[in-house]
Amino acid sequence: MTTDVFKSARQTPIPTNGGFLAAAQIPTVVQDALASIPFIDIHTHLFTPGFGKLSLWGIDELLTYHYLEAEFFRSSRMTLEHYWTLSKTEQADAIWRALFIENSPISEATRGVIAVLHAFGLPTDQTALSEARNFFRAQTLEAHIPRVLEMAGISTVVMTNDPLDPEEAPLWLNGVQNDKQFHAVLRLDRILNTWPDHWQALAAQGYAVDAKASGKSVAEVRRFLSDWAKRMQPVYMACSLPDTFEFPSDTLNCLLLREAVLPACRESNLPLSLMIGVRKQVNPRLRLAGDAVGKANLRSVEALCRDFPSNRFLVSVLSRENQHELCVFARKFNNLMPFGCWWFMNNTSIVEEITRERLEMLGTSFIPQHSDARVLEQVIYKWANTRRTLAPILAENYRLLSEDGRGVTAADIQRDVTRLFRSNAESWMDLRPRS
Ligand code: RAT
Ligand code: ZN
Repeated sequence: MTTDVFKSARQTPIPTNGGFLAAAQIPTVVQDALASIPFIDIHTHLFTPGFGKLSLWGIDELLTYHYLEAEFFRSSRMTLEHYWTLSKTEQADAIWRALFIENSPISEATRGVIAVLHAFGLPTDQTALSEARNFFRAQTLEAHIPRVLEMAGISTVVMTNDPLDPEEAPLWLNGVQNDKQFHAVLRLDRILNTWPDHWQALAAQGYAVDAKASGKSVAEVRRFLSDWAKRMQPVYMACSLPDTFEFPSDTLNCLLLREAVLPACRESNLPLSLMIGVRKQVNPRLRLAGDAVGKANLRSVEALCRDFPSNRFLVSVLSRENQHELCVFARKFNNLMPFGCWWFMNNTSIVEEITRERLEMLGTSFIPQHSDARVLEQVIYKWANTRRTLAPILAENYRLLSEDGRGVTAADIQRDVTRLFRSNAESWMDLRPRS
């Protein structure tokens, strides 16, 4: 038996007379709206089954999530070098022992694993691992995916798709099967951030580019993007950027951004997602877990939004210090959509702070959260956390509104929650099922 994390049927009857809610009714009505409206998850690293081993799921993947790997080395004497020689199962065993047996799993990421086990009705105590393994072994991915999305209360998943990933690109080139709940995103990191290491991959696909992006290169990158946009039918293009990102500047990534990416987005009517503030590989020995954060100069966002009014920018920033500034720029430019509480920001205390700030400064004109899930079942706990954290914050805003003299109805709350978690995404992206 599974725990009903997401409740598709409303639990509490909402007043039908269109009447204003009493202060005491507001929290329940907010909770009902959050529980009954299926959300759109606008940024994940999940894949459909057609992507084979790129699609991660199950207990061993949950335990070896890079957020947990980073925490593991704070509680274990194992060397990084030794850890990387272990099999996935051995790594998961070691993490389970260090973070779930020898310590209480009270961090956000460890609690997430517990919440997933609990949601499936599995034991969560120190002996839980083998039963969890048996349970996940018995699932088929095709049936498991819709069940997990239902439990998480999400209707739509946006993937991250890299046309230069040597494992992923051939799947697209050979024609990967669509899934009506999943949408593609054309990810640009290798092109914009590490061109010298990747231009040859474009050349290998038949585009006339060179190491310095000279001559026809920029036009060829644009042709590459437009070909891949036709192939993937992405809902946006995306790039994560370092804290040192400067626009405009005399760099290769600005040249490619200005003359290839932005025109390609305009041509295909796609927004561009910029995730700004990552400091890649401050500890390369940690591999995927080795990235950190830095405060960025958001004047780059200002310049992009101002100088390219026909482009639309979805922006998430990794540094807590940049969050307020992002809200201010969103007030200045309606081609800017702040989204999500990304990665190191996705902790209850910080989500609370950012969301309050955004509601106060932007009303409902932003996208509060994305899951960034890498392992399928993570959507269960990540979206449950979002609902739990946001419920009192939204309720408080309605209580204040009502106290200030404007009555609030259940229909108002339904409309607003729908806008935050669905319509803002739907109006920025074409999320109709692909054939
Ligand atoms: O949150 C994460 O899992 C990070 O490792 C990154 O993948 C980040 O979200 C990104 O999309 O670059
Ligand atoms: Zn991500």
